[in-house]
Amino acid sequence: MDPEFRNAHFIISIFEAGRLPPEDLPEIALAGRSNAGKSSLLNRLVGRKDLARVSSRPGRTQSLNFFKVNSKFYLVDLPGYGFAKAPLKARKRWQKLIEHYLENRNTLKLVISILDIRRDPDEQDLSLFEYLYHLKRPLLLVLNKVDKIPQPKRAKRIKEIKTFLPSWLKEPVVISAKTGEGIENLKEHIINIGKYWMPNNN
Ligand SMILES: Nc1nc2c(ncn2[C@@H]2O[C@H](COP(=O)(O)OP(=O)(O)OP(=O)(O)O)[C@@H](O)[C@H]2O)c(=O)[nH]1
Ligand SMILES: [Mg+2]
Repeated sequence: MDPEFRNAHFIISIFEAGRLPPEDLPEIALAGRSNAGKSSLLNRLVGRKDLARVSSRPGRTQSLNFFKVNSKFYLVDLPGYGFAKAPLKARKRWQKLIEHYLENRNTLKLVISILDIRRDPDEQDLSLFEYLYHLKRPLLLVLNKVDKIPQPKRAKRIKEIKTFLPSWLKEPVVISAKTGEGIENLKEHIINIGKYWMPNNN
């Protein structure tokens, strides 16, 4: 496995903005609709099956979960949005927490936004992109679950999704957290972006 992503462990789950851990290393957050595969991607990136909790029931991740990787950076698993069944009060609480984090976190260097490749990006996905753009947060878009699209149909599907996306967004990275397809490519992208701020303590 890529040495940059070895040795990951869970640090803390955060339910309240006031309890965020110290800003001591760069952070990469995983954002996206509930069930898009944020936690699955995190596990796949660090080569651990069940470090972050995965569930077929949307709304699994309800807190900001910090994982330290290689003593170099944190991966932060965020609660998913668009989960209509969650109680309104809970949704508002997560939203406030996520907004606080995205707006104020000095050590947040990159947001990886994950879409399920089978779904058209919707209003909530697009408003997340706009929001991050206004916050000047670097954004990397990932299309997950490509294993669900037969090979001959993939290029067309990717093209379709791109028609929804704002022109300033860079080319999405296509992956499957399930099969591992595209993950090495994604890691290269992350390492490449990270060379500007990743500590050099190998
Ligand atoms: N086929 C397929 N299924 C996937 C893939 N990635 C995730 N899944 C499945 O999608 C479901 C949701 O995955 P999670 O990783 O829990 O999704 P999440 O975005 O963390 O969801 P929340 O925590 O609810 O926001 C699970 O049943 C996963 O097994 C993939 O690449 N391919
Ligand atoms: Mg999750």
